[in-house]
Amino acid sequence: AYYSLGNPASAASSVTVNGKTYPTDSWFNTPPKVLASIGRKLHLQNDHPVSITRQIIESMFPGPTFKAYNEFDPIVSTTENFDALGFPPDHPGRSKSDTYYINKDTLLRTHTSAHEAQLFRAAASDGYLISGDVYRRDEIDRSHYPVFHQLEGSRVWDRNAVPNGDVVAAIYADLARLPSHDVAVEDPNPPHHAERNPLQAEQGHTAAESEAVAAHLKRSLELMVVEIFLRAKAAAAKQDPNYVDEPLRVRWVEAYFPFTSPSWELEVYYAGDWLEVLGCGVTQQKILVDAGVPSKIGWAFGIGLERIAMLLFQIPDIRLFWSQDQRFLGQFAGVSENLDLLKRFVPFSKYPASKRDISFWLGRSTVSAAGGNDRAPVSVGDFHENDVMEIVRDVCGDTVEEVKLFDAFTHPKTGRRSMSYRINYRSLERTLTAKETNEMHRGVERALVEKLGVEIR
Ligand code: FA5
Ligand code: MG
Repeated sequence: AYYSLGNPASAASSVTVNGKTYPTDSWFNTPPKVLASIGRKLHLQNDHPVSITRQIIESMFPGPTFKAYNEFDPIVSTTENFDALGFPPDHPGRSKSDTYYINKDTLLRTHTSAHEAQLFRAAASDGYLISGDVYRRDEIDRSHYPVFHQLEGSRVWDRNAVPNGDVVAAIYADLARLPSHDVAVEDPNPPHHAERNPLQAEQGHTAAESEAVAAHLKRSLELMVVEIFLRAKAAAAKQDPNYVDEPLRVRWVEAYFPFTSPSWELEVYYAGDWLEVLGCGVTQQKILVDAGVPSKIGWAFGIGLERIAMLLFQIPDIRLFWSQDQRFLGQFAGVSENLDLLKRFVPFSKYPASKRDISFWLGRSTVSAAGGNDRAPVSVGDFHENDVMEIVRDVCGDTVEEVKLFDAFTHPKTGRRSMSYRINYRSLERTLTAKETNEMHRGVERALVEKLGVEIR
């Protein structure tokens, strides 16, 4: 049972985005506010911190080895986003609660990896970078937003085109050409692990090959983070002569992606917590085989540009990237042209937050008067937290800083499930009145009842 969230266009049978018209079907679940952000292209906007971050990372992966692509269309096929990358048919990432669909076969890319296969096939260079806007139905807090930007990178070596056919030696020779760094990186796990993080033995990877690829991958990405950190530190020292830097803390953790193995995520210690900044790994050989380049082996990564920009500029809230306020944008003037002008973000003011709680029972089948259609009732099993997030965004836009589940229990007699969320209202641009906040909160309550069929407690 799916229900579109307050989107009148869902009744129509097509939607037009950037001048292109797509047929819609029962999979269509993209709200107008999300459709409206297609085309903002913050990653290409001069002097925007997302774009500046892209420039710095691109400079770490220079041509001619790496070729950069920044203009791929964010609307892609389900095949490109999932199937070509080996996502199993029942992978949760494919569900309508996680992904914005236009129709069953067309979606807003959830990651820049959607373009991997086409670039491997094109084989225009030994490496590539792709940056772009990506879309996910996701939680609401200061480091998650339904639209964000990724920068994807990949590097391959052709076993048939390296000296003496020795790809391991060729990779280590390239690694030796990379600079070193003196940051202590925590990396407690073995290079591969039979159950948790397997070597692609059946696909013909030797342990030595996989380890060489991983070593080159990890050094490349560590150098990227070190570069960001040095630039952030230089900016801080310029702005504040008494600045004392905290040492950079970085760690590798094991991860899983259908399109790499072994896989890792890189985390950076920031504002008292570990922040995940990227995912990466040794590219699944099947993707290279399917792309017609079976003799190649290599790595791939995908970085969250906002996450890196938050570290670089000390930007405290991901919503700020969408601000058109000159108090925000004005702080980065001239930086795209001259990176040495880079400064830390100086918060113009932090407006007060108001917290409101909301508690409801799941599982009451309600067809609301306002909804007035034959929408199927929402059962407990259908409840997905991302739907709550979407409703909050729909009603409140960017005035909500965080939505957090703080209590959940099942009633011992009725068996019904209760959920309690705390919503933190805070505008980035002004102080909200109590009246406004209460009205928004009542709007959220009403929408939860209408669209999810819950009963407010
Ligand atoms: C991916 O998207 C993989 N495609 C990355 C990859 C590429 C792995 C190539 C292997 C090879 P993940 O879902 O972890 O992985 O997202 C990558 C990064 O995007 C995260 O580390 C984080 O920095 C950022 N990110 C994820 N979700 C959000 C969000 N809602 N808001 C902002 N940034 C996000
Ligand atoms: Mg991740």
